[in-house]
Amino acid sequence: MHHSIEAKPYPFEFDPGCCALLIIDMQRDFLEPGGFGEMLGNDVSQLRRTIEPNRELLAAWRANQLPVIHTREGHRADLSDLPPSKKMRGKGNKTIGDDGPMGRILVRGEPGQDIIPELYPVPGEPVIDKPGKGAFFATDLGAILSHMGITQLVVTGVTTEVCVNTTVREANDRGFNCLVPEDCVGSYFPEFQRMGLEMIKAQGGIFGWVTHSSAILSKLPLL
Ligand code: TIU
Repeated sequence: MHHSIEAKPYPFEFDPGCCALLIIDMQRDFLEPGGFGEMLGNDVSQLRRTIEPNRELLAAWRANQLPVIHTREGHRADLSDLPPSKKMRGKGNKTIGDDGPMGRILVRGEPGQDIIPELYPVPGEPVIDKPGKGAFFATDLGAILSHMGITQLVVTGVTTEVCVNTTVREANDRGFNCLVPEDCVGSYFPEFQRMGLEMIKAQGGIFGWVTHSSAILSKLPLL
């Protein structure tokens, strides 16, 4: 059964039987001091307003037994999947793989690379470790979604213009319909937050739809 969710540029036809919640990179490395986000010169407090709306949406999603997938940006401990170009970027005195207060920066298995406790995955929720910004690049996300019969994605997380936008674009090219709740995505830069969302919904929904989590929550629990 379809449920029409109020969205821009026009209502999103939510089909709970084939829609997954995809939570992008809600990691300590992006949301807490001492991690990758701060290493790049950002004020991590900018992103923390996304935690509570994500927590509420995740709770409602789980209560309705709908599928959830989490992603984490990060690299192998030996950094063999780290492009030299990405290691060099930023020109700061710290780089990916260096020691920080939450362990080695953006390295899999380190405390900083893990998901924040407020949104921690539960058993049965796939966690996709990705080396890039897009969640489809060099991961098994596409195969997992195909096996699950998923054709729609509600995409949340950080940051709006980087990993969320890249993933929505990748998903759009692969035939997925993507809905982005604006209060559940965040940027270190207010103007990028606004334009990142504009870019998704412009031109008749060139990459997808934008809504508010309240519009999704109004359809849950499912009738
Ligand atoms: N720097 C920045 O805004 N974002 C990232 O590097 N990764 C994600 O967005 N996850």
